[in-house]
Amino acid sequence: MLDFSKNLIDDDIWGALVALAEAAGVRERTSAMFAGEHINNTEDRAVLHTALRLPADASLTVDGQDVVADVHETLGRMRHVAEAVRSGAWTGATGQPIRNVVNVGIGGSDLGPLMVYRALSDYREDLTCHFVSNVDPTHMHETLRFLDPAETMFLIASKTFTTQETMANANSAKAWLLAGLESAGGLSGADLDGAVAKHFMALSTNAEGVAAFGIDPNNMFGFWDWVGGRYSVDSAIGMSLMLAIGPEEFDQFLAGFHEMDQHFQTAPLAENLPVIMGLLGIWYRNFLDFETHAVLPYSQYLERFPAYLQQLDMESNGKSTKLDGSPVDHETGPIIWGEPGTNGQHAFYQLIHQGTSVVPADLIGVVNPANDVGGQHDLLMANLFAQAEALAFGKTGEEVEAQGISVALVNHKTFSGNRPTNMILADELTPGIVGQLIALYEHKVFVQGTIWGVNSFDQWGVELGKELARGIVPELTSDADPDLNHDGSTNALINHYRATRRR
Ligand code: G6Q
Repeated sequence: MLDFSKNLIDDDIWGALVALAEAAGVRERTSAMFAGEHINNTEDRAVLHTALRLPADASLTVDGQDVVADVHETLGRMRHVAEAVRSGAWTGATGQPIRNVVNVGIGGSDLGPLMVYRALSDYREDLTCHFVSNVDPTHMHETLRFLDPAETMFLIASKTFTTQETMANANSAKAWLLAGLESAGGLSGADLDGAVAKHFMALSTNAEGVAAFGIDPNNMFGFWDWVGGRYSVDSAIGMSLMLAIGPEEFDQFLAGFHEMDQHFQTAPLAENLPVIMGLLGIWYRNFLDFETHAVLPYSQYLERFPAYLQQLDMESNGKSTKLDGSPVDHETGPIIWGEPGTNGQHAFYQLIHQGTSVVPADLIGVVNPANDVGGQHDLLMANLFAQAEALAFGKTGEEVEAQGISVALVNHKTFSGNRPTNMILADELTPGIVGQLIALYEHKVFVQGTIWGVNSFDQWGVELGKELARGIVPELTSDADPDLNHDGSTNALINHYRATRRR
């Protein structure tokens, strides 16, 4: 349920915004996306994450590929392996069942599975999943410190299987596994050589890279170039989730996405949840000049949802170039930020209530909690409703004075109100609802990208830093002092690092 009654719009503005969606061709571009047209023009690709959640009896052939058959063939293989691991039939190299799963991936190959794993942790059973993304070796070290190699499975999640951070972490995971199985597990020779096949899976589109790493092709679960990284949690990249919650619940997760996909395709624009949220965001960003947008879940299970949306939204619509290559002449994606609500109340809500910036926010609540200790859920929900009320209606100086507050403090205790929020209430945090929620935001981002005229499915802005880092690596690792040709600031930083590090 989306309540958008606390927004700064009236009927005229709303009518004009809906007309804008029509004029910008939201409907036409939606049809083009679902049909598999190459709307990702800078990479000449279809954009078909929606095909990942089509039911098995649907049909869609794109660029000569029977997409639905391929998706369900992979899902079937994933299901088979997930059941074997979950039941204990799949054992590691020393014969022990798998108890810990470590997803090694970054960006779209990390944020989605991690966020959903947290969101659905009430659904998980014996397996524990861990997520290592950062190339900082501390991340892997702290994750593996208390794990037993004999009962640990690594999922190397990388669409390209070339990502520097993920490959570095995958290699250190392999070294840790083999060293541990050799020393504590007593394995050697062929048993040790065969261990990678029992403890590693790959979630990737790059079969050659996976084989070169030494992962058994039978343990590789593929997807396709028409699935963008940040849109891939419902592909094989979700394997950790399937292992944690089981194939049936994973099916429900996909069904939730599909339900929202259908709503998005068929509901009239003015009653279409992703369209409504997209248009409100356009109103605030382009017409009222609000620069940021907060996502504030009142659910601890959704603690990583803001971080997930940061990537989904900012990597998709943080662009200054239009589809045709010309520069935009209007603002595009807002800065997305947020934290679980009640924690935020005791931290940054001061600025949201009384700061000089207006921060439109999505407040997300769950009506029926998975667990309710001591009636605390009503307390949580009271805070949720109170914040939205306070932000919208504020408190006037007269109201403050009427409470007998000294004149000197009246302005300090006055709240302007008119600070807009959306309220999203989910009946329960089930796999299906989480799927719906993700698809809601995927399509919101799509609507906005369409109106702004940008390609929401490329991410050229992440390339320059990667390219420069590749050049700097040898300048840090070389024994001899390198000949540095950066700007003066960067040269000085590299020299400082080389001179002060202790090795
Ligand atoms: C997402 C981006 C990016 C990507 C990572 C990991 O849309 O493309 O976040 O997911 O760079 O890439 P790999 O999965 O190829 O390792």
